[in-house]
Amino acid sequence: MERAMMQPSDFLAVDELLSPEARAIGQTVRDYACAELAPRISEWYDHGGIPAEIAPELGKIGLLGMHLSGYGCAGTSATSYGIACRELEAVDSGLRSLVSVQGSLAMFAIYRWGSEEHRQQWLPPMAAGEAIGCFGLTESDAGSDPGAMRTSARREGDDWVLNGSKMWITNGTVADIAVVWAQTEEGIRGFIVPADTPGFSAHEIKRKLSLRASATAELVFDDVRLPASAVFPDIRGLKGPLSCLNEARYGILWGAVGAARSCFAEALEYAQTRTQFGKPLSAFQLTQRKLADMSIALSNAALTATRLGHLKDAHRVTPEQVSHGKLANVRIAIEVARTARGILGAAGITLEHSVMRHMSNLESVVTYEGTEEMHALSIGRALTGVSAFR
Ligand code: TGC
Ligand code: FAD
Repeated sequence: MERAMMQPSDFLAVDELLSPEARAIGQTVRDYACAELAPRISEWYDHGGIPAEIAPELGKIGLLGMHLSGYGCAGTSATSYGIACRELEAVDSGLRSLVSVQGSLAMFAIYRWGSEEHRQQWLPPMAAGEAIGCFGLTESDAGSDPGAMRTSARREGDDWVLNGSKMWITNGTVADIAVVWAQTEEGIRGFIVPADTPGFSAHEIKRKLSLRASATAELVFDDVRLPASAVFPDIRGLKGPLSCLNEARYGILWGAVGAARSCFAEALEYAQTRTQFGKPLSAFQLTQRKLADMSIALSNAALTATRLGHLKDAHRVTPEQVSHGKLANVRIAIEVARTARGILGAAGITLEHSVMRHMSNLESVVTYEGTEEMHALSIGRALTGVSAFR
């Protein structure tokens, strides 16, 4: 290949491994994100939130629950869904979070574990972005160890009565429904809670220094009375929520490639235009070493995501392989973002550039959907057969 034809952000031409469908979807989402989202993101980030009105826009281009089939969902491959996550997170992790929580957590939970009535009622408006969902698993005292949750649901006649609270819930304040996991006499069960149910409230978590273009909330359930039909019929135990996390973690491992790519591209451009000591920064050997390391890391992350996409499309991906991808790619993205921030010098700390915004977002991304330690322990268990979580 001629040097001039090389794509700096895809040095190994990894995208050539994608199907024409995945590439076309990637281009569509990229065009939309660059035209409609990128120009507004720093204002949303500065302000601390994201307008709920963008959900119908995302629905219109088929991004919500896009890897699910039927019920108004686009039914794309898992790889195409991953590419869409990559292009959204290239703008901001908060945008990918909105789409992840809607499609991979709330909608997937209903799709996989809900009754046919749940699916008919909720999936079409959620796919269109007319109804927003959130997913309540974490509590203030039960994060990495969700089995320690205290939120409970007890039967009263045919009804269920829900009490407790959930913490750090993405989309919580803008959601029309919450998928909530609670302790019952039969183990952990999942419930659909419409946000207008008496006793339910959502409280915005303010003063965040990360993932600012995203609504994060505490959900409170104070004697929330739900009909018998609100419960997911056939799933009991942690397997229910953990199966949904696999879906969202998969989207994140692609999203991290997008955040890393944006940081790398911005650093490369800045290094070529900023002059010090009479030369562009890119002409210094120390800068070239940083650019080479970032490029190698980015290609590794892209290869990991593409391989896991193909495994998922073949229904062969395991939760431990998803853990591998989430840990490896978010770690790479953080390192790339930090190096990029350094190359931009003082300019890198402002919202005029994206690097520090990505860097600080990635501190949430490495924590949510299982911390680095949880994924390392999951890989360790698969390698050794020994569980070291407790
Ligand atoms: P353990 O005994 O290992 O498992 C209990 C049951 O669950 C099954 N299971 C899974 N099933 C599907 N997928 C997985 N990944 C699974 N992992 C486990 C397991 O087979 C078992 O089933 P069964 O039938 O035998 O009962 O459970 P444990 O209590 O030891 O916990 C394991 C551990 C630590 C890995 C798990 O608790 C964990 O993943 N912790 C991290 C919690 C987490 O990731 N929370 C995320 C909350 S949601 C979120 O952060 C959204 S952010 C979204 C955004 O804005 O983008
Ligand atoms: P803890 O579990 O208290 O962990 C603190 C530290 O201790 C971590 O470094 C952890 O790795 C380490 N640690 C814990 N146990 C071990 C161990 N056994 N061995 C070694 N180290 C260990 N949750 C939802 O349910 N829905 C959402 O929509 C959602 N959105 C979120 C959005 C944002 C912006 C953030 C920041 C979080 C969100 N979360 C959500 C919560 C997220 O999933 C939790 O923060 C995460 O699971 C970690 O839990 P924790 O914060 O309580 O940390």
